[in-house]
Amino acid sequence: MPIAGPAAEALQALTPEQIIFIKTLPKAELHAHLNGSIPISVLQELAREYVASAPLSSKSVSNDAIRAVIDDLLNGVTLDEISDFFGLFPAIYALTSTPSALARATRAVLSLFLDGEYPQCTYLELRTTPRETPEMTREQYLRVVLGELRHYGVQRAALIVSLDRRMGNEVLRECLDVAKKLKADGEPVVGVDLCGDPMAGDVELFREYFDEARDAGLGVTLHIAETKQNPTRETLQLLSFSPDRLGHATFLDEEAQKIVAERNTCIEICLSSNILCRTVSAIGCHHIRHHLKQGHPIAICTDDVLPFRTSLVGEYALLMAPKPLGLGLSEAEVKAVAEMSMQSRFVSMAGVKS
Ligand code: 6MZ
Repeated sequence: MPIAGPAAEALQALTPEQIIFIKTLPKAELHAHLNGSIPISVLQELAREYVASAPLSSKSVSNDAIRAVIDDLLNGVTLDEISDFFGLFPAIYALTSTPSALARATRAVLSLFLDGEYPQCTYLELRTTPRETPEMTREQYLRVVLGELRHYGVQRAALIVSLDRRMGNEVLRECLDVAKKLKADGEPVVGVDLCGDPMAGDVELFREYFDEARDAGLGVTLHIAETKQNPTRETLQLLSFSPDRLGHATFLDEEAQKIVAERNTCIEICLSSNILCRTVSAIGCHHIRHHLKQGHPIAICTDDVLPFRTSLVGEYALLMAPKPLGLGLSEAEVKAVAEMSMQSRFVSMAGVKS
């Protein structure tokens, strides 16, 4: 399906030469959620099979609810606020809850980013939340994803294990143990992430697990200050976990900004996601401008190409398109940004071995 929204408009404003420039630029996608990145055609196939399968009573999500979410995704979801976004996932999760469906979805996501004449990226760190379903344990879930990822080799694709803000101690312990075990077995597990509804949970609960992950040689990335409602106290707590990278970091106050600048922590920037979730009103006032001015490390990322109908090439087009559609950066500036993403890969960071 063609992309739509701000990234599509930016792409239309570029010359064919500029588009080729972006397509051939070596770049790393470091912030893509598996279940938010499934191509709509594949999700539609999975939905058709789901609707035609088992009687309704055994289904976690009704056929009508599945149809409604597929329609929304096809037409383009309109979000009044970021919390609306998380309502999409029960239906998507119902469609990826068996090993074979999850394998198909993962294969399609990897192919979307890494195959073709001009792959979207040179290297992908795909992230996903280990999920227990009637058909899979969390370890089996991750093994299914890794089974697909392995085909590309660690120089092209690696896995980040996401911890959802709604998880409790028991599930966190299980996720951490499995992530460490898989890494010790030589699987390309390179990091852990904190994600999920930005207003859920108490982040202090997560400290010991992120400490333990770091000790095990895993990179740490945290969704942080994604909404205006995230309190400063929480942002400072998360920064005290000493993360290697940060997701979004949209609402850092002066104190937090100072810490991030001093540590030179890479920020994963998801332009379309922020605009469509309405945490940033337009590209022209996105916090990326501050980081570009300071030469602060950033990585341009897609977040969830399924609901946001974007692509990594589209996100780079937002950098290059003339204002007000984009930021009007030169080729040299865009190249420098792409290089930063490559330098911020967990596989290449000191202390994190694949
Ligand atoms: C926070 C997000 C997110 O892990 O099941 N997720 N968490 N902020 C965002 N910004 C828009 N986008 C996605 O992929 C889906 C999960 O990723 C997280 C949510 O927890 C969502 O359930 P996986 O593969």
